[in-house]
Amino acid sequence: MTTVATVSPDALRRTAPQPAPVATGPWRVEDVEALFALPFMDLVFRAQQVHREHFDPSEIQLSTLLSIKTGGCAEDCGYCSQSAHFDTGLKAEKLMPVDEVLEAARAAKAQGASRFCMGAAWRSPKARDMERVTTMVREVKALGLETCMTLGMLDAEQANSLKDAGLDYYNHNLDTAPEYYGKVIGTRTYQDRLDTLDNVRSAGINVCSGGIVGMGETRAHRAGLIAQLANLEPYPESVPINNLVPIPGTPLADVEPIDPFEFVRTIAVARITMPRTYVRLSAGREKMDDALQALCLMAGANSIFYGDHLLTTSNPRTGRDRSLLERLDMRIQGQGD
Ligand code: SAM
Ligand code: DTB
Ligand code: SF4
Repeated sequence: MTTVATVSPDALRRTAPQPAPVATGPWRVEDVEALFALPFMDLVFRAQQVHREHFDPSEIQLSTLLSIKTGGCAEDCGYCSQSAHFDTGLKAEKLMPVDEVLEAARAAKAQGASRFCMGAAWRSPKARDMERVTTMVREVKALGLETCMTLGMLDAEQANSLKDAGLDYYNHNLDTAPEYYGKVIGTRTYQDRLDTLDNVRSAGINVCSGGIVGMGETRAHRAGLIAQLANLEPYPESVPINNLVPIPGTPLADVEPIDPFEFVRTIAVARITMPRTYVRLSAGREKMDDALQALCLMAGANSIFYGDHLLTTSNPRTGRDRSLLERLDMRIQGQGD
């Protein structure tokens, strides 16, 4: 007679521990910190579970960036190459003509991007700039691309005219926790940023808002940023998580880089607290190897900036990204199978 080995229910429980319940919003900073403090494997596993409840884990959204007005900015954001407060060696350029923007948008579409994001180094757009930027929105949209802009602070009227032009997304980052914000930016307040997000939301434009890590902030600050974003009602449709690209000449040029696994944790916590948002693995990818980027995608990132340039710094070449996505069996959103 053969004996069949049986496994006791106790042994099963030991091999498959039940995860502790996860808090749901509104998020207290300490709840978010508790997520950050989970064992790394548990955190990434949970983030992947949440991701799979809402998204196809093998699909990725690609956005391409273009700087439509570069440098000479009046703001003093301590990480930025474009601030006139610091000598970064960047050459300032005027607002681009519409036809040059369209040429770049066509090229982005041909490379596979589904969204075209236009950025301007402004505190906020001037009345005289609005006509040209709304024309850009109309004409880029007519090419069959989703449109996104990041132009600094917007009042309600400016947000409404961008909506009328057909703008799909507006990017305006909270950047960091309210408690760390003053160490990085002095020329506009946290409340100014929240007011802009409110104007964008009220105009009916999708909100894209995230932040930067690796600016010398603590884990509590990272948790504070995520709690702020997750508690927006509703939370943003898109959340870019940037890893600081250190720019010589800026106050943050020599900050100690963040531990890559802490960066992955930030992605995972954004995914868990904002289950349906597109978490964008944003600036800083050029210094990440393929394995680290794959880990970020496992932790719930499902969007990247695609194209050889971000705004003033470089991004991985499109060929490298295409090969990475192919090796990971990822499909590009909007491109069929
Ligand atoms: N001037 C507009 C504004 O600040 O609202 C739009 C452009 S601004 C460059 C967009 C975002 O890029 C910033 O809010 C910041 O989060 C991110 N960013 C800028 N410089 C960066 C850097 N060196 N490393 C990582 N992210 C950066
Ligand atoms: C965002 O969160 N990251 C992008 C986009 N929104 C506009 C910008 C990254 C900029 C990186 C530094 C540079 O190229 O100047
Ligand atoms: Fe200007 Fe935007 Fe750079 Fe701040 S982040 S200095 S507002 S371009």
